[in-house]
Amino acid sequence: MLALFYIFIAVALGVSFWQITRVMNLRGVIANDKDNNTQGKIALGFLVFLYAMMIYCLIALNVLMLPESASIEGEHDDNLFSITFWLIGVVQFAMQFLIFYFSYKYRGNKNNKALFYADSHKLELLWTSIPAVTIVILIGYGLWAWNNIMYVGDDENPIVIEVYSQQFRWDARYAGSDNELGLGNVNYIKGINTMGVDMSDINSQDDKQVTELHLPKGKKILFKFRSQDVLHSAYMPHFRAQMNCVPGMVTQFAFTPKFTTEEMRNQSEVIEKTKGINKIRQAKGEDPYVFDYLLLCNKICGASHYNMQMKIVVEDEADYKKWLAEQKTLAQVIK
Ligand SMILES: [Cu+2]
Repeated sequence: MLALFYIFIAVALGVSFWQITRVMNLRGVIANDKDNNTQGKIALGFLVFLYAMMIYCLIALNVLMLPESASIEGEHDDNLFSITFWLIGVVQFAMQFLIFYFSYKYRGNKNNKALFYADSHKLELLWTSIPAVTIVILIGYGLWAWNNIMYVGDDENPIVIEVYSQQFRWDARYAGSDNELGLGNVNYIKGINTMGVDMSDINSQDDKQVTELHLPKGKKILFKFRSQDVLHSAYMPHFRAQMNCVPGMVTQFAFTPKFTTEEMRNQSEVIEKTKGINKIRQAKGEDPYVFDYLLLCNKICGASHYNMQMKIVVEDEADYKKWLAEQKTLAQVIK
């Protein structure tokens, strides 16, 4: 595959070099009406090709899009995406038409004379102010959505969970009954204390270290991120959330899960996607896939980066409480 890529680059370089030498030989040659006619029609043909490709990609590649946001806060990300997508889509659809149609309509002709047109203040004002206002509105909404997922009000009383990254795995720590995480630092890493929790801190005693995230539906969760070695990025695509994990500092985001894993599995969109994936897997003789929420690493952090993931289970509050009660506290595990 790589060899094919190198051959492609070599051919592309060769063609560009050949074209450059051809252009240099054209000095002094002026296009006639017949050339302009042909080029104008090619431009029009290219417009049709461009539209066909655009429509094809919109329909055929739609299957690669994520299902509906599984967090309440993530709905705003989807809104922002849709607004921006359709805005750019409609504007560029119209602009492509204007660019290629006018290239065709005003193609070179011996009898045509150019019109001298200095400027129009009205037009300048329009094409400056409309994009400016649009961008201010979009950025305003974006900032609001950012604050909505980044900060939690004191009255919201979120469940605090620490997510700890290292080459190449994730660990998580629940804050326990006091909902207060004990201090952590790489200097405390020793034996089974793989997250470097300071066990002399009273808040650490009831913390619970786990290798799978369980979240209750409808409750606000505040995630705190740390990294042991290099930059990682905690990416939870179904909840529309991602944050860098930076060695030496604590980063965060918060969201409220909207659907349990089971509810998500039963959504028609997810059922369709699962069917598609399993068709490919079956052809390859692989085990069938079942939908699960995932935490992935979205920073290329080393050789096994691709395999850095953790399962996330969203369930009803009763099931969540039952699962959490079964987990041992750090005081029980680290003697
Ligand atoms: Cu990583």
